Amino acid sequence: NGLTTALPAALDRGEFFIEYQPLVHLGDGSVRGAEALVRWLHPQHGVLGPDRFIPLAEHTGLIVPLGRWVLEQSVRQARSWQERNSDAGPLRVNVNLSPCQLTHPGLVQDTVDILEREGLDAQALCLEVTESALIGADDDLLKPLRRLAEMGVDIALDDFGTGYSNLANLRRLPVSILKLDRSFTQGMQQFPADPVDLKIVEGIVSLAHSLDLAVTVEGVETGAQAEQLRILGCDTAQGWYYARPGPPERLHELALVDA
Ligand code: G
Ligand code: G
Ligand code: MN
Ligand code: NA
Repeated sequence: NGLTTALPAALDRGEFFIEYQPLVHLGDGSVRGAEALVRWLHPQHGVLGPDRFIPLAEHTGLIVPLGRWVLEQSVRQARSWQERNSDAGPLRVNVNLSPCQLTHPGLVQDTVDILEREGLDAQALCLEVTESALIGADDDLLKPLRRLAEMGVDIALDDFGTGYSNLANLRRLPVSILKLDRSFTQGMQQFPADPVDLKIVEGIVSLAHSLDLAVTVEGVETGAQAEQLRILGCDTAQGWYYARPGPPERLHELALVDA
């Protein structure tokens, strides 16, 4: 595969870049931070989304240096948002982790080093791990996440609700945020929403809050969805209704409008 062989040089040549999609507080509509989403500006194929190359990077092991680069850029960006935006409250950044990064022994030390070098508080960083990556996770896998959580880094369970995990298992995971999968938000498209979808989301939110977990919803495309999800008690939202993923400067503008 041509993309696979081009990947390592692409990292050296600086062909990757990051877009940021805002995370919005459902209670007051303020921008609280953003999720970092990596893209590849390929010299022949143009902009490629993560679905096109993350699986290849995972397969070849390039995900470890690529993931470290994404983390470093995102942490630097969050630091720069904070410097320029001190009145609006600290903007936070969410970074996705692949399962192979979780098992890589350097994860905790790399994260500590990057936060320290860039001068960002651990509290301003959230690492997103998919529910499926943690299904059946043993203590060896959870240990680095526990250490990061103890340092103050938030761990979010991404794509929650798609992985058929044992809900009782949640107690054992060092997770502080559930990111409800986009498929639940799709059930809120009409107003009033599908009553069964409402019950499911209501149940998840109540379980999450009883375990002291915050709930973030993905894929919010309309004001009606946002309103339903706010009424259901979801805490934070992300989606095209607020903003598509975009350049980092735009987040700063969006946050300032609310400040
Ligand atoms: O940007 P887009 O909506 O196409 O993102 C698709 C998926 O790619 C996201 O759900 C996210 O989990 C994944 N992704 C985006 N950026 C990164 C990254 O830096 N590392 C990893 N491992 N996955 C990412
Ligand atoms: O990590 P994760 O897979 O959750 O990344 C979010 C993905 O969802 C990105 O690929 C992003 O482009 C996509 N996305 C973000 N907001 C919306 C939305 O409102 N609707 C839809 N359909 N997709 C979205
Ligand atoms: Mn994510
Ligand atoms: Na997701």
